[in-house]
Amino acid sequence: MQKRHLLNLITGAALAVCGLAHAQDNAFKIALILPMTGPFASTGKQIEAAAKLYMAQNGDTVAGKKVQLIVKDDAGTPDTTKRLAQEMVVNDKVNVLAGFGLTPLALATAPIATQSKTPLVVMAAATSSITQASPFIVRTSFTLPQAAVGIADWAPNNGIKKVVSLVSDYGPGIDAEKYFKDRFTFNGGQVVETLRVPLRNPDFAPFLQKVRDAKPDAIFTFVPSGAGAALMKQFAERGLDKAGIKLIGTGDVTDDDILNGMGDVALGVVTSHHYSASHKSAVNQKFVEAFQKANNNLRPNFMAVGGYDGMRVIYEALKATKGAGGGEALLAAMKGQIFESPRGPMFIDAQTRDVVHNIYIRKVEKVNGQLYNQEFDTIKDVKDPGKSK
Ligand code: VNL
Repeated sequence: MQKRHLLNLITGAALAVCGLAHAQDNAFKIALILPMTGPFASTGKQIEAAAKLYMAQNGDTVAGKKVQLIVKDDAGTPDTTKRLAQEMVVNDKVNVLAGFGLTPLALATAPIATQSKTPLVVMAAATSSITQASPFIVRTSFTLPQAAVGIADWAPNNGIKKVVSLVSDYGPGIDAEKYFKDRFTFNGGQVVETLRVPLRNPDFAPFLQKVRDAKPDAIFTFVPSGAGAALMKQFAERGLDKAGIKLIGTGDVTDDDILNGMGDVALGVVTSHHYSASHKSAVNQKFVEAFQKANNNLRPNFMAVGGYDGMRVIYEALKATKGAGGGEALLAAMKGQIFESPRGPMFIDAQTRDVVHNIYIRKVEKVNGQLYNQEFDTIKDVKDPGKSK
């Protein structure tokens, strides 16, 4: 009896261990590392909400695996992003790294993806060179060269010949400045001054004063998601609009997350970007409605769409590899995916692992009492111009 009892115990314990191992085998873990606090918390909030919406709509069992989303806050600090990624790769054995709210956060973590052969899905950061930092990086956000070239083509045909550019002084800003200037100049325009403002705690006032003094037709700007409201406010306070200076830029400045709170100063602002919450398609309408319903009426912005599409790319790779794929197989299954996103048609270029999508020219207008970026022109299937050189 004694012996048998012991045997039972041992068998039970072994099974429990097996069960545990099985439970682990059966889990598919996605590390979602985002700035959930600090000045870029809106990006984290938007992406987390979108990832959760995608899972709610598509279930958490995929190819026999139980998908687990592990959300971590890096507060927008690169060292923290990297440390969290390392911990989750080593301790939690995550299958995919995802999120990356800003360029420095993605660049800091790229070596972890390479060393551990873990696919890293960039859902927000948008400096062109990011995908070159690791062969395991796939991007579902956008690139600044993609966005900047559209407005550089539109402006000179619409009375804007002389521009001062004003960008955040880091990767995406420098991309925006360069690709806008090259194209605008090629189109016969003139960039008379290039100004760069610090990424952290920017005070736009002295820069806007310089713009006023230079008397350009327009200011071209890139500021990261969340910073547009402060720029717009100071633009109005300094009387630049009254002085007849227009504001153009990539769509980050009229971000859907904050656009409605900007007031009438934003009316008429023309930008180029890959996503507007008012994009006219059945897929987008469904997305916006579901997102708002699940998030207290919060309007999804381009960050949310990067997160939503990133989850789709991960889910489809898991399906294609029938739940049996390691990092390399998953990565291979992410490359070349093509589908209809809320932004419009989109695909992941297998060569560059970067996103190819339409860029829309949009103007801020009031629709049913709310401000929206209303798309009025489309440049189809834009590849990252940063990669063609
Ligand atoms: C970046 C690019 C960040 C565009 C943004 O918002 C943005 C980046 C936080 O690559 O850091 O709108």
